[in-house]
Amino acid sequence: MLERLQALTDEALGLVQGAGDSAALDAVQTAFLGKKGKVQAVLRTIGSLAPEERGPVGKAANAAKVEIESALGERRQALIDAAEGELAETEWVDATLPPPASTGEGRSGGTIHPITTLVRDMDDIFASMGFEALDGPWVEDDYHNFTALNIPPDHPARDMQDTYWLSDGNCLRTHTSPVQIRAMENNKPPIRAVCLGRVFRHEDLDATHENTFHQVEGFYVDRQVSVGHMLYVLRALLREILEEDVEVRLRPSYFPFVEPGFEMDVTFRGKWMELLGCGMVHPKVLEFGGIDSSQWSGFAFGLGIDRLVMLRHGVEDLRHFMSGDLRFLEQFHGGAEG
Ligand code: FA5
Repeated sequence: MLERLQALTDEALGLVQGAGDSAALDAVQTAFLGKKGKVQAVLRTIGSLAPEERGPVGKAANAAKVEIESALGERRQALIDAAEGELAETEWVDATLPPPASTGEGRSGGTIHPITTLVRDMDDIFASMGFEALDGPWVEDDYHNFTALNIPPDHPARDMQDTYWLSDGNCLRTHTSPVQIRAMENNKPPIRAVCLGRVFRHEDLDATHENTFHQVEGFYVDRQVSVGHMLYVLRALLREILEEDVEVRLRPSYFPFVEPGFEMDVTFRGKWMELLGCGMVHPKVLEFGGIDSSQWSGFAFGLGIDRLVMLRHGVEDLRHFMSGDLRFLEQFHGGAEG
């Protein structure tokens, strides 16, 4: 029986050494050490042996189990080590290499959106002219977006700026003009302020109309401000942004919050395109802002930033700007960040 056990052990060790994966090792384990395995079968016969043989055979069977178990454990570890070594060989990474973008391969580091670039440029230009940059909420109340701008409820001018209303009575602001009111609430004249930001309208969309677009509001209140001051600031702004004198047209227009009011058009692709509304701040608006209109006057303008970006880069349709289409955005590498 002892020889039988030795033969079993040798057979098991041979199979362990030849096993190429853990499944093969599991098979050896079951065949030799499992409940119905070969070593167990020997142990089951002990009862039929002569009493003096039982001890040595039991011991030898246990020793065989330990030897096979330990060979199985070693072989399992060797297989794991070999697999890891192979991975290290095939999947190594050289962490000292520069990232793909800087070698000119792979993905680029991204570009700055042309609207952001223009907003940043305008921020600098207005700062150099002494205008303070103000911010205002996208969700506005009726008072700031309409009423305090001399557009009372039921005024027909509300129809020109249809927007998205919230159930609490607030709306998405239709223009940056509410910031005029906020500027007056928080500052005493003289005031020189700009607000560059996103606005929203319920619009029929086309190449020059989006439902989400951007405006810059300019607001200047001082003593004896004139239309001449306003035109000077607007011309200086356009010259700086477009780096050339563009052909503009100023025509009388109506906005309830200015008097007189104008619209400025620019030529784009052989046609006139409206770029901004402007005018002298209406005395009622100054009074809404707590400013004595007999002492102070001002000008205000609201310029469509998206349309200015169209002009700057010759973009034929401003709906590209909010589309998130990388093929469009990747053309603006001038403003690349990474
Ligand atoms: C206004 O929004 C006034 N708040 C402007 C203003 C301010 C007038 C201060 C007087 C004094 P208007 O609706 O015309 O006006 O819009 C101003 C500019 O925003 C337009 O000239 C145009 O350049 C741009 N704009 C208007 N609607 C859209 C639109 N749907 N998509 C893209 N740009 C637009």
